[in-house]
Amino acid sequence: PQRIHLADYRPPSHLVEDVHLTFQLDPKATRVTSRIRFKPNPDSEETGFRLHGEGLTLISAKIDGTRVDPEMVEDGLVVAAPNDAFTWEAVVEINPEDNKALEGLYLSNGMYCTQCEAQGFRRITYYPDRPDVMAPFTVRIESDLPVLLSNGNLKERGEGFTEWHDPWPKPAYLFALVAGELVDVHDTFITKSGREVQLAVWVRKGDEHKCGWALNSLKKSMKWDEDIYGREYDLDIFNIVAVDDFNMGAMENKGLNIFNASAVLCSPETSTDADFERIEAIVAHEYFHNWTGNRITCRDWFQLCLKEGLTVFRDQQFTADMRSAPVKRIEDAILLRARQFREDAGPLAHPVRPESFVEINNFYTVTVYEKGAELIGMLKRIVGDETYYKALDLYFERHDGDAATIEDWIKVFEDAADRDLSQFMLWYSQAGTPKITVTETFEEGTHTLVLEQSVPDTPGQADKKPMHIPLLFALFDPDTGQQFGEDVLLELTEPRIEIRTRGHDRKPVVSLNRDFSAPVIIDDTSRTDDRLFLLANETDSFNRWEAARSLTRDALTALATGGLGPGEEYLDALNGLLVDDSLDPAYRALILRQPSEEEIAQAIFDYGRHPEPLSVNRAADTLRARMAAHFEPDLPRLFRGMQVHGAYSPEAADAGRRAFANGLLTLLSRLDGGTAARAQFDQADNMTNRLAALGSLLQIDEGAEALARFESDWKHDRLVMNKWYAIQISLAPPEAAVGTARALTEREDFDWTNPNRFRAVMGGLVSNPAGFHDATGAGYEFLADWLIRLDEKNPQTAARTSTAFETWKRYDPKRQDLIKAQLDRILGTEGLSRDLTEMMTRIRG
Ligand code: B3K
Ligand code: ZN
Repeated sequence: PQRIHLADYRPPSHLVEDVHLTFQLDPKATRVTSRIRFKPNPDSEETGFRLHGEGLTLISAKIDGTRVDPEMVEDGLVVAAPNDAFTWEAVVEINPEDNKALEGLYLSNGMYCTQCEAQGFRRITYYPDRPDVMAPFTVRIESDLPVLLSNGNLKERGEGFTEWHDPWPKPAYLFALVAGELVDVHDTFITKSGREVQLAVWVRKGDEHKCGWALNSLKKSMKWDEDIYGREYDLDIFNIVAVDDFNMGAMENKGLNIFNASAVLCSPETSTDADFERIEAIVAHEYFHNWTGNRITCRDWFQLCLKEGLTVFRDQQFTADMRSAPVKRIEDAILLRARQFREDAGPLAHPVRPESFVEINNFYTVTVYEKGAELIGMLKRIVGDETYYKALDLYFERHDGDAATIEDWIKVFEDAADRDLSQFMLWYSQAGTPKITVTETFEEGTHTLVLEQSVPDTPGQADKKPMHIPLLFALFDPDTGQQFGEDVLLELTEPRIEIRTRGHDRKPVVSLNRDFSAPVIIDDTSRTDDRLFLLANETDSFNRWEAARSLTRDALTALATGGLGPGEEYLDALNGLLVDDSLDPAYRALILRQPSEEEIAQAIFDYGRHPEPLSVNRAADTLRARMAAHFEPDLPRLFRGMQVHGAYSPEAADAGRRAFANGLLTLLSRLDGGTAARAQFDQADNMTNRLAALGSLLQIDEGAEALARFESDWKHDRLVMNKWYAIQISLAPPEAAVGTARALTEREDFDWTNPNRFRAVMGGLVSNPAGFHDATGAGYEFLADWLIRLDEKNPQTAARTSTAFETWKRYDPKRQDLIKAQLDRILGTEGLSRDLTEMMTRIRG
């Protein structure tokens, strides 16, 4: 397959003035008639006229009313065209029912829907399917189905058809169409300039009661974007549709967002607090794309982080404002380290702006999204809040209606801040997580802190340059526990810097990378007592959590490699935090939450050893038991004190109490044999507490009865059953995990072409590392079998799931051989998709 390079970018040969599409919907033979006005692009040297197309049956084609006979090429067609403006007309036929790749136009449970990003529009009709070609669209949909939706404003509705017009020029990837037997839950929003917008969430009948939260989240997002970024919505209608079969979370199509049902539908009985928070964030994310993505889009797919990094950053800010900023920062850091640092450390490492790809869908990654968002946060910190918003205003003013680049983006910061950010640009081009080595000396009252930065080699990139790293820093007085002065923002630009302070009686305690100001690894040799000191005295809530986290990580790593477990002093300090009622329960829940087994495995590997997944699993168990024993005097009282009374509310305060209570319940269950968990499972009026109780029971191998009850209560609800599938695999005893997963795939209701269901099983297994890495290789074989099977139908989801193998070089030679055999077996499969071929090739290395 062909590799595409950023360096090869050329402006399009033709621009589009407007697009008219007519859809005659039919499950097996939908007709798409297009009438497109093209004009030559004055900025292009390209001659010749080509259109993208994939899997289309061309019925007829005309240029300026005259029949033409295009030449079919690999990714579309080529045809002779006039030298000035002309009209292209085509009729094509497509088969939505057979489309299980869920790209282009497809049927999901009897409902038509589309997914065009990145390159799905070419499966709908012939078109220049690239984001730098933008045009207004007029769409007519003909069908007997009651609800027929597309982008923009509704122009006309008649017997068996609707007509839509989207006045805002957009790239084809933002096109959308939905048709089906849907009902809506609606509301209105008045924009800051007084325009009324009709908001609606469209769902299948029976799901109406699960729409309120998303609708409310949408209104909060619209208001927030006006208040914080001054961005107003720009159409009369904003529609959200819930779809059962969807490859990812949601899609920001102009005025017609399409959502995975799991990312929009929720109710207290069926959804957890985490679901509520996630839905609020995804609704916000897709809405925020209206300005960062749609009004200003990307010139080419290499610039994906231009819209994704910025929009993730904006949704993170939104969640921080709606909920707790310190808690959100910690949650984001946990995610980044668990998934992005892991990506950066393995064979799939790539820069935030990649330089080449085979299949663009393989680059919708945590690096582009989450690390991309961190880069925005660093820029904001470097230039300051005021200049940040000045730069953003400039961005919207200068680039509205453009297909822009990262260079354009950095330029608005350079102009607003009046400084050179060329070194900062390295964050977009150099892959790998920078590492900062810390050394301290203390002599005659002078403290010297030496920071040395390095960026590791990654596939295809070696010998990297030093980066521009903003590190928030403070020193503490070891005697009083007080911070010396204000925080200082250190901007590292050289490979090494020294910070010297004088006049200390004793060595001060260092607090570095406060608020996780840079996404780097601090290789910190600081002693346990410094961390215990920070645990007690730190004023930066992130670093206080960090002190606890690193102590826990060390305890687990030690336990898993035959060392001593957690010390009394550490357990006492932790206990002190847990009972400290001045601390937000959500924060205490995070202090209590253990690092994942994955994180411990990586830590062991970083110390130069192969992790043994079973030992890590046992270490986690042992630590829980030690904690339970140590906290025993306080546990029951704390647990009771955290109970929430009254009607369920998904807002942060109650959710935080439940998160903490449920963390405590896991420990309590080790002391009472599951009595409290059983009672909670029986009495819970919400999914958060019910699922947490089930989890606690499964962890002590007492979950069978609750699992059966859960199934009989919820077998009618696909989304709830996905939780049931996942939890019993992820919390199965390691030796039973693969067997459990296999048995579940044999069930009647295991519809593996539904990505949510597929992910429930495969994701469940992968999140049980000791089960997945079973020494026999059964987990590897099981996953490989399913990847091969799914790839035939849905390459995108198969390729995404294959990242489970990205850490294979971490494990012992025997496991490496077992995995390699599976990678080779997959690669040897005939007809393997471009998506999975690229992933397997990269992972294999
Ligand atoms: N932009 C979409 C992701 C599209 C993924 C295509 N493989 C959702 C989002 O980031 O908001
Ligand atoms: Zn996005």
